[in-house]
Amino acid sequence: MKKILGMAAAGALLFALAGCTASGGASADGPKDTKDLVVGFAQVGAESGWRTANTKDIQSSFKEAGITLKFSDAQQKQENQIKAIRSYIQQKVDVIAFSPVVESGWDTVLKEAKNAGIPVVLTDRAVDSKDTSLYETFLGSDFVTEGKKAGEWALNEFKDASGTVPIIQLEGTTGSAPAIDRTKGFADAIAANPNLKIVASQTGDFTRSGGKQVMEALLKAHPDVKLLWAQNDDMGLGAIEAIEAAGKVPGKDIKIITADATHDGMQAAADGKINFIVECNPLMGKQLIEIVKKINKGEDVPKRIVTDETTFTSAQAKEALPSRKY
Ligand code: GZL
Repeated sequence: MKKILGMAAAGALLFALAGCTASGGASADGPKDTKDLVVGFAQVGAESGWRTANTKDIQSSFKEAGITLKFSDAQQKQENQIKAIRSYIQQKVDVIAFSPVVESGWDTVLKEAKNAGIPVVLTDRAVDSKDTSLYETFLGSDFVTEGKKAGEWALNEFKDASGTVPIIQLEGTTGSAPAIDRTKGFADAIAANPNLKIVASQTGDFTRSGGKQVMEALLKAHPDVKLLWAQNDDMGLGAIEAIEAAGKVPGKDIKIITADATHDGMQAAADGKINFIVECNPLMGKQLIEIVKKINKGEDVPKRIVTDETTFTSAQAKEALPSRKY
């Protein structure tokens, strides 16, 4: 591996000395024309309504901007994302962008991209690499804040509870930044009221089927549950099917909080089945293109760009639904 990296570094050095970079960033001849830029995007998969909206927005934004986008779907497998990134390095794209399915295990491939002189942009999810020179920026939500917003709604909703409020938490993909951080933010917020107790917390892998299967089992173990915190709409919608099959009324017998605010989640909230939604904005295409253009011109890009997002009660969801883009 050392030999390959050494050769790659030497190659990149020679290429740079020749007055142009392997690709990406400003070359000695100055920036490329936008129409000549090529970006490689390694997407997580198509596991949720949020992901579908994220993919559609990125693809349509690049089409509109006239910038070539090479796109891959990793089906939620890290090894597939790493393969895709290596393929983009071989193709000498100008910029690589990806949403890391999990936080860990990226340093090697990100060093390969760096040695090849190809800038990397993180979208949606972060990596736990200590070496922040391995990527130009991380464009995405603050998931700890999202979890905190969910916890603060729960604190208010159950502020007058006289006894224990049993909570079930459906976690996102194990090891992913949104699962880790939404779990932290929610736990930190509800710590203010000892009555609020997470009696079960299990991953539903951000999918509807995962949410349904896990909730079916947890409902049997915790029939007295009063609150469900599902870390995305899809798991919440799957859980609603399990709650209704168990003869309970979602949004009434069991209060429900989800994250994302995709169309189906907002519809369930408007129907009173979900009580509170923390928005997680998937529409990153235009911001990603601005970042690519800045990199091409050799301009500085902030290391962290946080996406704008809000929250919705059932009434607010009903009002907002007609004008939603996803
Ligand atoms: C959050 C994103 C998560 C969504 C899920 O930014 O990574 O992944 O909350 C999606 O719906 O699957």
